[in-house]
Amino acid sequence: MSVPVTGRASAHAGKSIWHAAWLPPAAFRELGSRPVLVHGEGLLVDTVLDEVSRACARYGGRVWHGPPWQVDADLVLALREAGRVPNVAAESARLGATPAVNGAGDGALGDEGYLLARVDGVTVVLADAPAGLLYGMFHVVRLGAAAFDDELPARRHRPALDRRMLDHWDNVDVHPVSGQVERGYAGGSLFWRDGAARHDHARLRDYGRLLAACGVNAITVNNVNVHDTEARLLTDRLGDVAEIAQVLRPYGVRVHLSVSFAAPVVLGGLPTADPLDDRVRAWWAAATRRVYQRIPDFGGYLVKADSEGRPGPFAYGRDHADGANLLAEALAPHGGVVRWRAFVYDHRQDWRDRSTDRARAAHDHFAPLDGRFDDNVILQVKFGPIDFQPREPVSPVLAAMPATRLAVELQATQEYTGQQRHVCYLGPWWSEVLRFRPRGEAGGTIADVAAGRAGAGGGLVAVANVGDDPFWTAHPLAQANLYAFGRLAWDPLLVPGAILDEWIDLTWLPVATGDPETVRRTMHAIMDDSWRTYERYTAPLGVGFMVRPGHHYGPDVDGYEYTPWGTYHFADRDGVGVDRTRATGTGFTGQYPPPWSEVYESRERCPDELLLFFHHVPYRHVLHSGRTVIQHIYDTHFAGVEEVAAMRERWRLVAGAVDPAVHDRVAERLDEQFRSAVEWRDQINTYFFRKSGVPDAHGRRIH
Ligand code: GCW
Repeated sequence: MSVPVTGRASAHAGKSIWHAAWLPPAAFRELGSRPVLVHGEGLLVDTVLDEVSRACARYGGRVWHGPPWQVDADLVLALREAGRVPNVAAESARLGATPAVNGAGDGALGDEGYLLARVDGVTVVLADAPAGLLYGMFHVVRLGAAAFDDELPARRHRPALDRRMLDHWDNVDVHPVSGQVERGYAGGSLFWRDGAARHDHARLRDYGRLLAACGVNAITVNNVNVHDTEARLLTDRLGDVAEIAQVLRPYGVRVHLSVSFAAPVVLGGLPTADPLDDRVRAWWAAATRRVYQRIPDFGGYLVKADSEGRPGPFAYGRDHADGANLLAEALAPHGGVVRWRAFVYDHRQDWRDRSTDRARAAHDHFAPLDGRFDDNVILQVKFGPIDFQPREPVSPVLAAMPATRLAVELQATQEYTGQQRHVCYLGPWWSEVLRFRPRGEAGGTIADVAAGRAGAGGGLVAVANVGDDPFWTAHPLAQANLYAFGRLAWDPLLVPGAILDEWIDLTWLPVATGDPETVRRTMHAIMDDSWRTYERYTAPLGVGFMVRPGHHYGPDVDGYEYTPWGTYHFADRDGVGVDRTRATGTGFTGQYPPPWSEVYESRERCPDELLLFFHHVPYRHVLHSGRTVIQHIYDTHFAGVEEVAAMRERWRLVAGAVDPAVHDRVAERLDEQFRSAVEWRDQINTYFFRKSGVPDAHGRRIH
């Protein structure tokens, strides 16, 4: 028999019912069955206390937050500034653990860091600030029994990136084209419904817990495409934003707002939004002041300007630095940042014009502006030069702007990676991006760029993948992407398989019945390589797109080939791929520093998986793998489908061990993934067979 995953239902009719994701009560069993001492004060300490108290009420433990202190605590969670713990054992554990931290560099734990140790039979979490205590408590939850077994040498834990953020592309109104959530695949929005705030505090609070437990500390509550109603979140609808901020604050999550560059015109009635106009500057200053009166810890603004039809500084003959600095000036007195997106390109390109290359656009626009942005501007750059594809090179902008604070933007919502109908664990892909060294082995990584000098970088951002679906992400296995995002933002060096293990331990094993190890093995077998599987049955060798225009689901090889969007593959009877070389193509390879400018320029040295991104090659071109391009296309597409068939079989094996509702949902999605993968395989293989006339070396069926 399987046990249902414990979720919570709101008492109010019409509000959501949801599953517990990675925090089912049973994940707190170890912590909740012990005597626990919490020492310190503050809003987030209250959150810790609340979490521990609820766990203890359920599992028989007990919590002390005041006298009597002389208890045999098994776990001590203490703020260092709260001073001595008036308990002999706890105090000796605290003192025993502290020197290890003091010896480590400056010894400081920072705003979010903590020290964790188990000394003389007492597990100790020390922090310098309440958020650190909260993160430390979730670390104890992650460790489970291991937090209380053997001695744990004292270790300091601090996030590598200070800014770990999710951007929600949620609309307040249901947009006629993009719906309630643009590129949302998990139902409605957690914040908004049909033009109004949802006020679903219980669920929002649970969302805050999930975020804190994986390390996310900031969100944007509305879509970067800011439509009329959403623009007013900045002014007369600000109360709704303040309410969200209030619910999420106890979990250390700071709220940001996407704003329209045209706000002074559309909301303020001014004749212009020119960034150099004094009336415009005064308008932003006043609007921003009002925001901080309502939300003192407000994070800042996110702006998509002069991109895909959004208003921006170009209309006034100004550039992106003028635009960003306008908002930065308004935010600076309050400690806020403006996050300015670098996703700027010509979406009205003539497909006949071979000189325009969308991949070049962000670098062309922004690299010359390096050094011109104010200190509180963060330039938010999509990780690749095109658009969240399952395979792209890393954006050259990330290597070109040393004097600018840069944030790296990922997409957890699976717009181009199966739309949460396909299993596609993105941890390995993100990890590869974060570990990439744009200046070669001697230089730093993309994670270093996001961290910035002295922690001043823009951090890591992902477009959120959650909604009001009972499983949060519609595909229950897509939760792992959200979890992995948070963990990688905390520590980009974490290994994706190990992150998956944590997620499995927290989410599945506490409620699995029968043989938990089979559940673990099955999850790994299905998810570990699922991103590469997805890559195998979709667009080949980094060429990208080939998705259905508009909704972007399923194959349509030529769907974007003769459109203005700049995403072409240029397949003809002789070959396929985009020539982006300096020698004969668009020159995009020249935007990279060495060694990549040379590696990508060369057909011979270019990595196989990016070959068609950088080169137009004949079908019989031989890859490093030893196979021809055309045979690679056939082989990977047949293999990808077989892998999905195997995933489906594996999932059947855990039928009795996991919640039946979750099992059904995943099974139904795997059926669709299989159907879709077959469609991809057949369309891609048939297309290239017809173009090239080259038969499959193994004589398999191509239509
Ligand atoms: O990938 C594209 C999406 C758009 C999105 C845009 C962006 C919010 O198809 O829906 O708009 O990127 O990142 O701004």
